[in-house]
Amino acid sequence: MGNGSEGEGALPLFETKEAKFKNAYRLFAISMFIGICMIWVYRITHIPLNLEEKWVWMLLFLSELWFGFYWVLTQSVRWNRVYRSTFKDRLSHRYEDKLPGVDIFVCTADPTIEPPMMAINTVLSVMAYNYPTEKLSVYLSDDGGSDLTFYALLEASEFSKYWLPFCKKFNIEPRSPAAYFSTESDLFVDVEGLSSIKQLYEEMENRIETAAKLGRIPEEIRTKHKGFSEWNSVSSQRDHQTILQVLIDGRNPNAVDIDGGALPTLVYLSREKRPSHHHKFKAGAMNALIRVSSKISNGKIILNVDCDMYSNNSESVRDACCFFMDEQKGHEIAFVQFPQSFDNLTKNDIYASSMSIIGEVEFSGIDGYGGPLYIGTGCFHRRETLSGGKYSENYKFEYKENFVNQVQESASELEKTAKILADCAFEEGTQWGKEMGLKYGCPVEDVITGLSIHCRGWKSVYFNPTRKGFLGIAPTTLGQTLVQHKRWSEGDFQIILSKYGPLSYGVGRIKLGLQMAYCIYCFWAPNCLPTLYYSVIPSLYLLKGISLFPRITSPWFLPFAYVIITEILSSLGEFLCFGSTLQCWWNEQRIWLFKRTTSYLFGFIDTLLNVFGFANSGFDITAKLTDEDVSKRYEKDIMEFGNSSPMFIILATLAMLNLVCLLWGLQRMIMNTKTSNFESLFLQVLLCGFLVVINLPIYNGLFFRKDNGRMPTSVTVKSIILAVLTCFLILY
Ligand SMILES: *[C@@H]1O[C@H](CO)[C@@H](O)[C@H](O)[C@H]1NC(C)=O
Ligand SMILES: CC(=O)N[C@H]1CO[C@H](CO)[C@@H](O)[C@@H]1O
Repeated sequence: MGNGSEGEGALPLFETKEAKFKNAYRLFAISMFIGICMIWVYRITHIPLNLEEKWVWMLLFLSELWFGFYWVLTQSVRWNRVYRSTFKDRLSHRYEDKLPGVDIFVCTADPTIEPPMMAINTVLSVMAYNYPTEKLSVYLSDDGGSDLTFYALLEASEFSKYWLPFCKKFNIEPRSPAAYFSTESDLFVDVEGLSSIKQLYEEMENRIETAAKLGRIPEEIRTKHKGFSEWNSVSSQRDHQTILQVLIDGRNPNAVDIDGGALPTLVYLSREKRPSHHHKFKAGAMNALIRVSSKISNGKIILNVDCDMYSNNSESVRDACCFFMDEQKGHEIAFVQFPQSFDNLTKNDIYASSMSIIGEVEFSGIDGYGGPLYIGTGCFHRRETLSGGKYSENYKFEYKENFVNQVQESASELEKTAKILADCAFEEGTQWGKEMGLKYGCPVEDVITGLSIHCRGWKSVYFNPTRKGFLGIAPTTLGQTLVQHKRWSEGDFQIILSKYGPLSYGVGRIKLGLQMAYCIYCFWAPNCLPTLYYSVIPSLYLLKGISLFPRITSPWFLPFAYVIITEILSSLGEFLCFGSTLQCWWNEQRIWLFKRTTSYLFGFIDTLLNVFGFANSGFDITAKLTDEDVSKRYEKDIMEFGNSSPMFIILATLAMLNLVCLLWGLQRMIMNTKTSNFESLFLQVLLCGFLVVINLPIYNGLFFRKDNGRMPTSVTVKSIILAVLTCFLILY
């Protein structure tokens, strides 16, 4: 192995470090497991005689079995954490003139949900990577088939002639113009030419926003580029031919910026859509991109980003190359996943959008078992793996020139030949969507594609530098957060039931640790049942005055206390270790609960409905841009309810139920004056009390708030009726 001229002794291009305190953690985990087993033993040895209570007890036992099992799964991502770092100086020293071509896919689906300004900022940020320009090609896939997006990209291609040299000259970061201009102004007072480039940007923004408001592209602009004529035959977003336009042809010596420097290739693609053909969502778009780009630039490495996720670090491509080009281990690596980070998080992260524990702890743990999941954005792939290649020991990175089209086929000829590859009919009778490209038929096409790559013998790498590589937009309302998690949990659960299940297909193909890690996410959805049970039944039995847990003076109380306290401390510890605050942790606990009782429930139900061939409950992706009022509340960390949703009814009912149970239950306990009562109901009071405290923002939204983000009155009424009715039913 290794590149001959460098010799065997060449230093590696990346380094892998194990997490500290690994053994201490393992000891702790074992003690926790003993505690969990003791709880199970208690349940089996203390089954009540009364038939009704026996049922309640056994279901409680099942819930605890599940929680314990799930906890064991989560140990897989904590057992063996590793952290990666790269040596970019070694890379450029050895390979500067042999760096592979990189094709960057930016996907957008709808110009109203994802405004074109956002998309082109992402495009500009990736065009400006610190990487040999002639080896970069950027593709914007527009599933909205919108001439506005095309127009915005055309504007961006002009603006890039000023922006790229500006970025490189002053070495500015981040390279998304919007993000750069919005950073502290005193950062760049010294940068000369700043005001003129800012003005250019604002003028461009103005023109694009004007066209957006107008709802059509003005005639004088339409005549400027032949591409607009394509829209003459577009009848709707769901019914049009393939539109492929090479806006900047990187091979053309005339494609230069204002300083005469080369420009990356820039391509607009809107694949064919016909009502008669299913479009297969983002996977379909990605597969069309893989094929079309293979004709145009055929970069060895493919970077895939969502249009709201701009590059925050112009070195990321080089980081990724350090992994792929490492002489010792590079040949095993199929993809390099960067974390999903966000730039509009608030101080207390009220919707737990940062998902910091997944990003900082869990994925580095999965990395230890050979593979973080492919999460659909911020991910560098090897082209041949993505298009179906199998891993082999002898695989070597080829440093050959990557442009297939050295023969000077003109851009318009190229458009004509490559365009066919994005037509609906092209995939018929091929392996695309099955053995080749991203897989179809699953809402989380990315995760299942990553899994099948792992099953083919490849590894992946998680690269999480302190300065994040990509920054996206986090959901800014509770509704958006819950719907997003519903979709994820549903998709991940479908993987378990599909033929690629990590527990079936994965067996023998990937490591046990990796199987377990996949299961953590695949089993998100079924968590809803035990969580719902645990947040309803013990409280109702508190109201009835019947104990379901050991009394505080019993030795069986100890395992419960140990498990509860250490679980709280360890999760809090993880949070504080990664620079978060107590408040963020508390908010995360709340969202943890909300997700389990709503998102996962609907995800679970919809998956089952799907299996039995029924239509699903139909929650849709909503716009990430929200009105000013909503933004203001978001920035102040005030929870947003606003409209009525079945999810909110569940949340409000659970909150009301626990409040009634706690108050009424305590009152009945005091009336009863049996001192032993409190001792035996202590854990139920604690649980119910916890549920009440964590739901405080819900009561606030139900009863106290006056703004438009409060709970709608209909939800308030329904939840009170449901909660009180349940309590009466259980008592009488
Ligand atoms: C994004 O990049 C800037 C520098 O360009 C850096 O200061 C900032 O910390 C980065 N953001 C994140 C979240 O890493
Ligand atoms: C697109 C979007 O919602 N951006 C918001 C992100 O958050 C900051 C403040 O935290 C807002 O100013 C942005 O409008």
